[in-house]
Order: sequence, then C-alpha cells, then structure tokens
Amino acid sequence: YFYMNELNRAEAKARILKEVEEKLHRSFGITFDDATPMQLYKAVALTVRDEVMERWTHGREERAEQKLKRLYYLSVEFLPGKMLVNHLLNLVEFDLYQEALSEVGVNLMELEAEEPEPGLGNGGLGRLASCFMESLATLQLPAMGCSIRYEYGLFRQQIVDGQQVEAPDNWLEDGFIWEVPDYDDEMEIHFGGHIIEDWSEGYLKVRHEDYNTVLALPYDVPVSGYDSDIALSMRLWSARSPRRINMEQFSRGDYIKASEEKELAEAISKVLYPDDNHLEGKELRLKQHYFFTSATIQYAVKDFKRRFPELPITRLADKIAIHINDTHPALAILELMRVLLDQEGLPWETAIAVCSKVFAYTNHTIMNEALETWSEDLFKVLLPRLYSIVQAINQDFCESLWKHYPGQFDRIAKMAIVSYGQIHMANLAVAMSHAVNGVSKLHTRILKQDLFADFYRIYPGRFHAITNGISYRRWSLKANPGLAHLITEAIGPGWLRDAAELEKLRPMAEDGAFLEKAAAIKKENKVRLAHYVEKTQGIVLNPDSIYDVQAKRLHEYKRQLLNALHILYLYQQIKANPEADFTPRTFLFAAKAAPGYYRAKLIISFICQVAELVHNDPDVKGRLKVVFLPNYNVSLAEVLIPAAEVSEQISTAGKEASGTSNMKFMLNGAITLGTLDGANVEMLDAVGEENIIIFGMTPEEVQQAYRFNSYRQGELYEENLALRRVLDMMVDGSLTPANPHRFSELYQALLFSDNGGMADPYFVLKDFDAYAAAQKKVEALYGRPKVWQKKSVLNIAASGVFSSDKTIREYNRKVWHLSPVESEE
Ligand code: 26M
Repeated sequence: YFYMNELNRAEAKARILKEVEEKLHRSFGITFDDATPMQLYKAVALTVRDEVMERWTHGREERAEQKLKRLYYLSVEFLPGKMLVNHLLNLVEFDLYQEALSEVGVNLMELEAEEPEPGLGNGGLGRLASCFMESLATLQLPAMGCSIRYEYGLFRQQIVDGQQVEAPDNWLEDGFIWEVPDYDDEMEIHFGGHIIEDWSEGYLKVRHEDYNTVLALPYDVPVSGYDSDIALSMRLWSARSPRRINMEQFSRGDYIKASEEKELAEAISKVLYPDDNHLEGKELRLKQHYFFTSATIQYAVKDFKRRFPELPITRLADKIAIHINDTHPALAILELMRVLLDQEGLPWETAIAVCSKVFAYTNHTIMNEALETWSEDLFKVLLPRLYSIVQAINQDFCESLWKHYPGQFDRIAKMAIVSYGQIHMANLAVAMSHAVNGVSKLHTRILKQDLFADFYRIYPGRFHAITNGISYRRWSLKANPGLAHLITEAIGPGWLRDAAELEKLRPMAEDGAFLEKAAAIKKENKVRLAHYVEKTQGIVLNPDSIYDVQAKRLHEYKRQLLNALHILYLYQQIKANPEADFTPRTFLFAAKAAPGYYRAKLIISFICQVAELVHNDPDVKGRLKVVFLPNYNVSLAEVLIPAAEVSEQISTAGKEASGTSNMKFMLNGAITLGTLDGANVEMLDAVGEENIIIFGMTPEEVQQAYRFNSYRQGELYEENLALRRVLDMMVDGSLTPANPHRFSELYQALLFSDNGGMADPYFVLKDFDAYAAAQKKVEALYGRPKVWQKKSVLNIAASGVFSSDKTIREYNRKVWHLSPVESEE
C-alpha cells in the first residue's frame, strides 16, 4: 500500500467501503445509514479481522510445514490494549482505512471508542507479555501466549469524593469480535480427590480418583506483527462446568445443587485478582493458576504428538519451549512432570531432564510480599498428585544441595522448594528451569547477589540479564502519530522495522526547524490531553504549563507520596511569596490501588486533597494544577504519555525491577526525572547524564541503611525545616479541615516505626531534598526551551535500545532458540 498510485488507492478505498457495507448487511441486517456506532465499529473490525485471519492461517500452515519449534509464553496476565487500529497499523493499511471512512463521514479514531479494552492484567507484567507477543509476531517467531479468559478484567476505577471506588469491568458485555473459540481443544482439568499408588504390575502406577472436573475451553485472539506475514495466537482459557443441567435432574429436585456446582466451576475464570506486587494465598487463585497451566500443558503435549508422531516424547524440548512469566504459571512444571510420568510412563530422572530443558523463568519482582508461596495444606487437598510430585522434586533437590552445601541446614532450608509448611514457587522455578532471567541489569544483579545468591553460586550459567522492552510502534505510531510522521519524514520508515535506526535522529537535535516541529507536536498532544481532561473531568488545563506525569500502579515503593509532598512544598513557596515568578506546572497522576491496599487508597485521597487545596486557593492563580486521572489503562496511557514533558520514575532505588512506562515516556520525548532504579540506570547509559535528571539514594545506600539500621528519620524532621513544614501540613487540618486526622496514618508511617517495621521504609524523607533540587533543575531547564527540546529529541533518538524486538531477539538467542517462519513468496 505504500507505493500505490492514486487510481489503485481510489479502488482500494472503494473496496474497503464495499466490504464494510457487506458486513453491515450480513452480520447485522442493517444499512450504513442506520448502523449504530457499535455496529459500524464491528463491521469495520470484521473486515480487518478477515485479513488478520489470512495471516493467522498462513502462519499455522507454514509452522506445521516447516516443523518449527514453538514457544508457549505462559502468563497469568496480558494487557493487549485495543486491537483494531493496531492491526491496521501492522497491516500498513491505517491511512487507507482512515481516508476511506472519512469520505463517508466516519472518523476511525471515534469508532475506536466503541472497542472494549481487555484489561486482563494489573500493570507492568501483563503489558510486557503483550509487548512480547507483538514482537514475536513481528519477528515471525512461532509462539503462543497462554492465559485466562477472565470474564471481568481489572476493576474500573472511579474517583468519588476524592476516593477510589471500584466498579466491575464487564468487557465482554457487547461481545468481543477478536476471539474465536476452539471446541476441538477443550481440555479436562482435575481438582481434589486422592491418589492411589499401584505397584501391582511391578512398577509404580499412580491413579487419581474422586476428583472434580472442570472443562477448559480455549478462545484464541490473533496477534499481528508489524508488516508480518503471520499472526500468532493469544490463547485464553475459559472455565466451563462439565455438568449439563438436564430435565431429569430438574425433576428429581437436584437442579439447585447442579447449578451450584456449575457456578463453582465457572467461578475459576470469572475475575482477575487486582493485586499487583502482592500475594494473597487464596484457594481460587491457586485454582486459576492450575486451571490455565494444566490446560496449556495438555494442549502442548497433544499438539507435539499430532505434529511429530515420529518423535518420542523425550525429544519434547527440541520442539517446544515454555516460558513462565514470573512464578504464577510455575505449576506448569509440575503438571508436565505429571503428564510425563503418569501418562507417558517416563522414568523419574528422564522426566526431570525433559522438564528442565523445556522451562525458562523470568522474575519480575524482589518485593518480599509478592514472592509466591502456597500452604502445603491447601496445595495437597486441591492438587494431590502435584503435591506428591513436588515433594519428590524437593527431596531430590535438597539431596543435591547437600553435596554443594554439606551440613548447611539453614541455607538448604532457605533454598528448599518445600519448607516450614509452604511451597516456594520461586525456588521451584529456579531449580527446574534451564534459564532464569532478570528484567534489567540492576535487577539481575540483585537476583544474583541477594534473592537467588545461593542458587547463583551453584548454577551461574543459568542466570541472564535481558532488559525489558516495549512495543515501540504502539507507543509511537499509534499513540503519537504526529511524532511518528515527523520521524519518518526525517530518517525514512526504516525505524519501524529496526528501532536502532532512531539513532539517526541524533543530528536533528542540532536542527532548529526540526526542534520546532517536535515542540509543536508535543504541544498538540498536550492540547489533546487537555481536551480529554476537560471532557472527562471538567478541569481546564493550561497547555503552556509543564506537564509532569506519574502514571503507574499505586504502591508505596513507587513513591507517589514523594511527588505529592513536593507539590505541597511548591504550594508553600507560592503562599510565602504569591507575587514571585513561578513557572506554571501541571502534575498529573494516574494509578489504580489494589482494593485491599488501604494505605495506597489513602495516598490517592491525599493526592486528591492536595489537588483541591491548590485549586481553591486564589493565590495560586492557576499556576499549579494537580489532576488525578481515574482508571489508568492502556487506552489512557496512549493519550497521557505523548503529552508528558516530565516522566516521574522515582521509586526507592533497588525496588522497581525494571519499569517499562519509563521507556514509553522516553520514546515520546519526555525528560526522565528518576532514581537509579531498574531500567532508569540503562536509560542514563543510553542518553547520557546531561539528558536525564537522576537524583536520590543509590541502591547500595538503600541496602546499607537497611542492613545497619542506620536511617534516622526523626533527625530529618528535626533538622529540615522545609520538610517539617510540609509534613506538618499532613496533620494540621490544611487539607481536610473537617477531619484533620484523615491522613495521620500516612504521617505516622513516615516518622514512627510500628510493631517491628521501620519508619519510612521507602526513604521518602531521606530523598526529599534531592528530589526538590532535581525538580528545581527541571524548572530551570524548561526556562530554556531550545535546550529542553534538544534533550527531548536526544531521548527519542536513544530510546531504540528499549524496543521489545531487541529484547525478544536476545531471549531467542540465549534461551528459546526458535527459528522464524519463512515465507516463500
Ligand atoms: C501473584 C500472585 C498472587 C497475587 C498477585 C500476584 C502478582 C500479580 C502481578 C504479582 C505481581 C504482579 O505483577 C508484578 C509486576 O507487574 N511487576 C513489574 O513487572 C514489570 C515487567 O517486568 C517491571 O517492569 C516492573 O518493574 C515490575 O514491578
């Protein structure tokens, strides 16, 4: 479509409109003029789906024909975002569709509003999984993403009276046109019951009896890649009861019981757990994990046998790789063991060897409260066969540890898979995988030196540092078309295939005309966001103010509170000297808090009250604005990130494993204001210290302060007057005069240790001065627009290293060893 002449273009557009019209007739029995926006969206999407389907079929056939090894990417979460426009961009047909539709008065971007967004994830981990799928499709690597078809995704967040209120996300309500159920691949999942060890044939046969069955029905959603000949599948398993409620039961009076059982079975895929970086050992959650991992393993083995009837099952690792996205799918390891032992009859050692060749694992967090463990009691009742397998693996493993660490009981207990009544999923994943990955250089170093240090000493070759990346086409071409066109105009379209070509923009940082165009695009994006905010919140923004954005899950370690306290500090400066010069600033927050995370919700309220305070004070004269944007999701990120000038990446050093929004902001020309944490460190390397603003404690300093218990919060309060004034505002009734104690919990948590926990464990107070000084630099720099714009362009130019294409190539070279699907055309 790139090189199409005018005549062909006209024909192509006419054909698109004809196809849309046909879909309206055939699928909805309606004409163009009578169609609702939803019907119109669906009709357009169906025509696009036809094309994606062709690539889907083609990819399947070629993969089978070429007998290629396939990756199963298991993740309890995916956050793919809206699909229609993304497919069109990947098919390189967006402009054509947009023009065709506009000729009949339809705005494609307005149609997109009708598309539901699948919110099947909490945050970074789920979005990363979707970025990886897009890159796998682009590189034509055979892969399938596997997860759960949650009927309700992550809750919709409303802010009512300055507080988070959760509403259900019924995303399937109006139907989801991109999914296709595959009834041939329905699997049976067995829960509960007991196992019988049968030695009657002279060898051990294990039978599982009296179990409850739940059916897993897969729904496949196509994933396209940029200018790719194939589409991959995201396979989402949905739970169904095997019980068909029949009239006989009805008349016998068993109807109620049968329908209860049905509800119970189908509850498994009902709702996504809204906890990010936090574990609650709930039975239903364990059921979810087993449900989708068992279904996937059974399918993977079935598919292997169907495609390679000539190969023995011991060759499995030649034809499949399984990647587990954090430990949540680690039950897949035990499930494959079960299948290899009980169904394929492999001897124990052979099964272990096959398994460890198949599996690889990525760790995404070192936050202690997120490390997954399950109580043995719960585990053995729900998954009796997997329990006996994990016991045996643990025994073997601990015996082998004894050889490395003889007599070191404490160390072995720490590394054990089963200990003190708990099953430690991270230890299982490390012990049974051939590759263990961190998500940034710093994070991997922490894994090696800290969390998995005892493992690293025994298996140094197993550990890899493969830094996260982003689907940079979605975050530029789709989210920021203005900038994408400017880049293509300057350096040609090659960067869309090879992000390293963004480096070619470097000289443009010296080109005044280019800088002005880039600045104009930023301004347009700021105006676009201002419209959105006015329409949805009724708040008027000043597009000439600095747009400073912190958008991510609400977590104490991410330190939204530091940002909010600094805003109070700025406010006090205005109050002290209302007539002094003050660079107008807009602070934007977007963050969902886990519904059960009381303190995170209190921080949201706090931010909302700070917003109220500054908006209602006439002395501020609109120079300071604070906006909390509700319901942060992929779609909101696509409006918010391109408008940002300052990217807040201010987590306590050592806590944010990588971060990925930091990369998206950088790609969109924001200047990062960040700590030496996660991938920020690599952003600093890529862009150079004069083009990023780094502040605060180093990860080593944080470590030291914990180790030597040397943090003196109280002294900071005593000695730092400015800080003390800000903190006192938390409790002196300035924010909520009717209820001055509203935020005293937050205040207390910063200053006083409570039952064993240290005060301010995330060093908000300690980093306050450094943060304020860094914000001062931001302001000074913004006062020199040319310098600012230059730095902005240098950030875009350096952001290519964070393409997930690069990340996937590295995973493939070091871990998966897949060959691309070759197209013969
Ligand atoms: C697991 C079991 C039970 C309850 C909750 C969970 C759980 C769910 C999501 C735990 C962690 C979850 O997400 C963690 C996460 O998103 N981590 C982020 O991963 C990104 C991608 O690697 C990194 O960039 C972020 O730094 C990291 O916080």
